[in-house]
Amino acid sequence: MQLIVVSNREPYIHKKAGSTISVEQPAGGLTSALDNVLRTVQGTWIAWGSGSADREAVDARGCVRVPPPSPSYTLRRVWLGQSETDNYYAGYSNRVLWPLSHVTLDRVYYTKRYWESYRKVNRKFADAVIGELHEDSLVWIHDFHLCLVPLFIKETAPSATVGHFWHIPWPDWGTFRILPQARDIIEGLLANDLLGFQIPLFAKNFMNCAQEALSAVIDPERGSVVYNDHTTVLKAFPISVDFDSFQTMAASKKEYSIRHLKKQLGIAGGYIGIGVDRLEYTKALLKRLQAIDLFFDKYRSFIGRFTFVQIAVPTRLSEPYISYKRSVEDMIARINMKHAQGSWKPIVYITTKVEHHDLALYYRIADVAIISSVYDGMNLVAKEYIASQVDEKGVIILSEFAGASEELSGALPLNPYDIETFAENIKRALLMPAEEKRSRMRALREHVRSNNLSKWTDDFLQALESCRERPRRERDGAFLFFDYDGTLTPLVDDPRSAALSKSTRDLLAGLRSVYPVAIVSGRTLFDVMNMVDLRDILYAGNHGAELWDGQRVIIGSDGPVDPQAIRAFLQEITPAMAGIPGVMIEDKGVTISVHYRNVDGRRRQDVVERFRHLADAYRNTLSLVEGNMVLEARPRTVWNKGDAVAWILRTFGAGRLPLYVGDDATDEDAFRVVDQAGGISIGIGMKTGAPCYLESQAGIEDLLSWLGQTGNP
Ligand code: GDG
Repeated sequence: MQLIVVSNREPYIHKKAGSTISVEQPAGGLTSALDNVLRTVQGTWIAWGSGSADREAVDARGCVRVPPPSPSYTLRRVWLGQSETDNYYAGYSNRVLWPLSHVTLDRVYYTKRYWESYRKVNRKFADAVIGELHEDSLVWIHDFHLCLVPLFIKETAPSATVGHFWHIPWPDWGTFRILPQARDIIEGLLANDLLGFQIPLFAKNFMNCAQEALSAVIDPERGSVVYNDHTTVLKAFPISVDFDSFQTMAASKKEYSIRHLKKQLGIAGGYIGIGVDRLEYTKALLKRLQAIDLFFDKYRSFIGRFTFVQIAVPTRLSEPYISYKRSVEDMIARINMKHAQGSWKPIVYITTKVEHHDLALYYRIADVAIISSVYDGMNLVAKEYIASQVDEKGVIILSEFAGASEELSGALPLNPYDIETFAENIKRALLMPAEEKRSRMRALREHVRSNNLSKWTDDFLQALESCRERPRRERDGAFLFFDYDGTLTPLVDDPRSAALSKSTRDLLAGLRSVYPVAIVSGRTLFDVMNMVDLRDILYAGNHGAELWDGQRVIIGSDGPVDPQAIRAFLQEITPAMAGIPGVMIEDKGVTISVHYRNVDGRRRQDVVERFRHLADAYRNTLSLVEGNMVLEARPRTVWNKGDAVAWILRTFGAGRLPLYVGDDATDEDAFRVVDQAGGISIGIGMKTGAPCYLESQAGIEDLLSWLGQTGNP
């Protein structure tokens, strides 16, 4: 196996100071974890070359062997110009996708040039991947900067195995749809074979977005999405930290290092609190500071007895981060001025990067760690704190909106918007009995120890490997769908006489043992089941509003169905059509149909106009569907044929290839769903929108017998 890791940030940065070039490893658990994996399997890492001496260190292809001094894998650098850094990175990634995913919508700032640059840079990354691909490659892409890379790779190399891990939250469709390129981004990600999220909620949100944005066929039980004949597996892989490394770093500290650090921080005694964050508005530093201020206002006895150490390293150096940094600093200065006593001040603020082995010591000495994110994919600081708590005396206050809160049930939960309870929680954490602190921390440590970073990488890579093992076209065979009138039977003047011929019924009966079969009709469910009269097949009636799943009747609807509106409509349409000979009004319970096949040709337009006029008055509750010589009013919330087909596929046919045969405008919705699922739509007559067609209904029996003979259409 050849592993190709793709990320925006690189694992090694070459920097120049005077005439000397040095190599740095950026801080962060993730880069070092993936670095360890690549050192073992010896693959390639593709990333943006952002260091001042990066170009000098590489060969003509942009590659350098790392890590120094004994290299074991290749780092291939992608070069970005200033305008790309501004528009793709600082723009579309950090000012659009980041705030959108964290539901801080007032911070979303979008312009067209951001998107153009994002596409261009994603193309560059994809080209670099394609240049490295081998037969046995596994491609592992990271995060929101590279959503289009999977699609661009697959366009050139459809058989590549590509996985993507999304480190930040994925919001619901109501939020995501504000993105002008919502569909492009989702489509890009659906080219992956595996798409990993931090927690199941984010995977579920993505699945809903795929369904809403692209009518992709989703299978919540199996956790997969089928779009354009391609299956993407969605799964939660909660990221973690290198437990042993933090534990060892923390435990190795001697008493004198602890004393030295406290002295350096100006902490003479009492309790210590810690916050470690990139200087980032989603981490809610201002809310945290407000709560600390309130805590000191309310509990004066802690003045001089509780010091909060905030490490906040700026990582993004443009707006809105510049203003945010200023607000944080102003607030800290105000709180320190308000509560300081003698040489003691309540908040120690550190803005320079703290090395990892020192960070472990900060974590170890802290009685409480505060994580107050308004939204966070996971939050590694929470797990690093736990791994470093070798004395088991600390308490963690953790936002309910950080992914980590799903797993870390021993933490004190926090709603960062509730400042008063936040302040109470600080008191509760500090005054918690030692025994309770110990038992909570012990359980938390056990959890992080057994769910550590290497488990995360192993789980993801194993899942990706099994995507490769899956056959490319994951099809268990076909799933056949037929409309009834005009498809299985010829169109006739009186729908009651459209009986199914014995030969067609026999052919359908034969197909049942080869494929799952569903009949999807505009007739009522009861009516179409009677007409077809075959067991062991599925039925959808009323254009998808009623379904028979083999055992029970289901009303297909996306919301409550108001029976009053359709009754009122019937009351009005009956007299409206009274003077027109040949009109037949059919009360189908959930819906009302008006058939006008038998109306004199010159009066048909009149029928349609009267119907449309009345339907317009009901437009808030009812929708109008125009079929072949039939008009139908139906509650807006009930399913159409496409919705019914999508539901049947999801419930009974995930992985199957849908084939749909229909003749009517109302079949168009089903054609669309089938096309999205990579299936085959066949229209009867050339006027339908289906890409394949039978010249006339007379050909249906030939098609049925051909389907019976072939194993896979
Ligand atoms: C994204 C998601 C998800 C911070 N200051 C220093 C320092 N750090 C390190 C911490 C920790 C990391 O930065 C921060 O990790 P987080 O998880 O809190 O957050 P993001 O950077 O926003 O990361 C997040 C993560 O991806 C992984 O999937 O958990 O939800 O937003 O490792 O230790 N490290 C050092 N010195 C510092 O001063 N050495």
